[in-house]
Amino acid sequence: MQSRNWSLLLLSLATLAAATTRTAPADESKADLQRITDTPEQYAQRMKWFGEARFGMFIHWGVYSVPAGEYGGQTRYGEWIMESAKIPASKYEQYAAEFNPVKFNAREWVRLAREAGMKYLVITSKHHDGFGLWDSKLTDWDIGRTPFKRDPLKELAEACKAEGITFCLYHSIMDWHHPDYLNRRAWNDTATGTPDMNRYMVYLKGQLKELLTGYGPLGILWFDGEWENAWTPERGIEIYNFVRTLQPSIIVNNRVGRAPPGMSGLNKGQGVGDYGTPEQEIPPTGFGKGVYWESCMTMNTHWGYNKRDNRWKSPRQLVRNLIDCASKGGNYLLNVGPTSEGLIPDPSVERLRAIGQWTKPNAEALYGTEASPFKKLPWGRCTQRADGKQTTLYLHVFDWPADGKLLVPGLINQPGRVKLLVGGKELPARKAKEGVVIELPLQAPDEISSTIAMTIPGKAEVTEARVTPSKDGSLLLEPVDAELLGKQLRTENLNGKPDIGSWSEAGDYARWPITITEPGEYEVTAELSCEAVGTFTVEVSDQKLTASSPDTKSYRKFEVKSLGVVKLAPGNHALAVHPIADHWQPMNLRCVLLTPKK
Ligand code: FHN
Repeated sequence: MQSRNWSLLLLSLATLAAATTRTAPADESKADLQRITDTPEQYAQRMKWFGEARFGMFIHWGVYSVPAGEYGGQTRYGEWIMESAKIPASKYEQYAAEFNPVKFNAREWVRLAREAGMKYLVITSKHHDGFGLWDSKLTDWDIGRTPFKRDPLKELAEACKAEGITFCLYHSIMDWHHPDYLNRRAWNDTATGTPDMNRYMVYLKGQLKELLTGYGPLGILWFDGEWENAWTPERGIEIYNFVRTLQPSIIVNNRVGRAPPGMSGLNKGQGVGDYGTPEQEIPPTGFGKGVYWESCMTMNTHWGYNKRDNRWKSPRQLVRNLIDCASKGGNYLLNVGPTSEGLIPDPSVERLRAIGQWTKPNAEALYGTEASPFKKLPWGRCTQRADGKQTTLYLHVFDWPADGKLLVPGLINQPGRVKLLVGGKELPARKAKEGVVIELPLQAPDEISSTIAMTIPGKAEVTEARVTPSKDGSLLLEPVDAELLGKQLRTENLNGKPDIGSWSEAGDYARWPITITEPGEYEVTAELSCEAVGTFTVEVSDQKLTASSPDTKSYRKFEVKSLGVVKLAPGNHALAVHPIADHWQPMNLRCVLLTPKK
């Protein structure tokens, strides 16, 4: 399954940077290849509700819930069962006759989402198998072919309106069933004729028009399945313009565009969509104010219902994921995969109720907050809310200090009122050299995450987090501590570990403030990956090392390389890694290590 990468997110941001106002041509058939874009103010207004919502429900529901993960003696499948098991379309279509969700109750689903603290709901109108969850006039491969003669999308749209939840739709570009989708599967034995993507575009637009004109205002059109060669940036822009023309205020995710190749560099200007969509992961850091993104995740390990999948994330992990996203300025889109009877599995219901136990009393610390002013906090996360005169910092304490003293490192501001958000117990706080120290009760109020609200005058001011020596005298310089300067350089998450990447610009560089306590020589090593050898310098104090990256053949394959030795005096320094422009090749940097030479 296609994994998401950070250039996807950056592509949509690169496009948004070129914010000018254009309108789609009157005749959609002559859609020019310029994407409809907004002025920065229009974009901010359109994204406002999304940036405040922080938490949504994802629903993967379709005929794949009938086999519930099982086929041909295998039990590992989910919504990809048709593709993964290469089920002939003629056989797969038979599942429609068994899809009869008589226990489906839209209001119950939406109320469950609302009580969990979710503000929007994204459901699959059509997943990759092409099956429509509404009765489309353009095909009979939809809910009309099932014994269930109702319209679940209509019922959910009405329930969302009644419960004050924003209704949104997921729609797959890739379509394993439609005869005109270019990458036709060999097992699509019901397809006839020659695939024709221009005809498929007419079909895709026709179905989107049914959805965009038949179910009221939608919050988001969540595209997916854009990665095959059937799809192009031009088609992505055409669909984006088509959708925005029908519902100008709608938000479109970045998967309407064409996924860029790998992690190296960016096919600039081809990014489409309004926000980024990291999948099954949370970025190591945020992307700055006004940059919107949403991490989508399963609650167990499948998007579509798999009756044997009991690998459920704990309520603690789910709540902390939500807080982690919010602390980096992003949203959390948490998935449920209902059964063919129309029930959300009990373990999902239990977890959603448990999440609601946290979101309800801590709502002030979540919705409408901004990202943390701290690069990292050893005991948890932070969100904040500023009104111009003062700022409230919401300290989300995962690891309650045993000694009852919580250091907020690097905070320069004088603390005002400090209290437990739930219950309001006032807490003594004092300025210290390293930041602000808060005296806590010995028992954490909430074992998942306890919120402390601290008001400070004006805006949060935080000293630069310096990297200091470990007990063995070494200094580990990681992405989260780095200042990334330039146009594209970003923290990424290759193979589940943070790294610095998208280093396509030779003018971009990484810098770490460090503090040396022991004078002497330090060996400099780095953990790097690249697909072609490039050269760069490591500059610290008044010394400059010149080094080249090892060709590891893949950005995902890292190697440790010694870069040389520097001599450092005690005190504050800055270590920077600069590309050498005329010999530069993008690389990914996981860390730099300074090890004192004995
Ligand atoms: O292939 C799909 C997958 O089935 C699921 O819908 C996820 C959800 O974001 N998106 C694609 C994989 O990236």
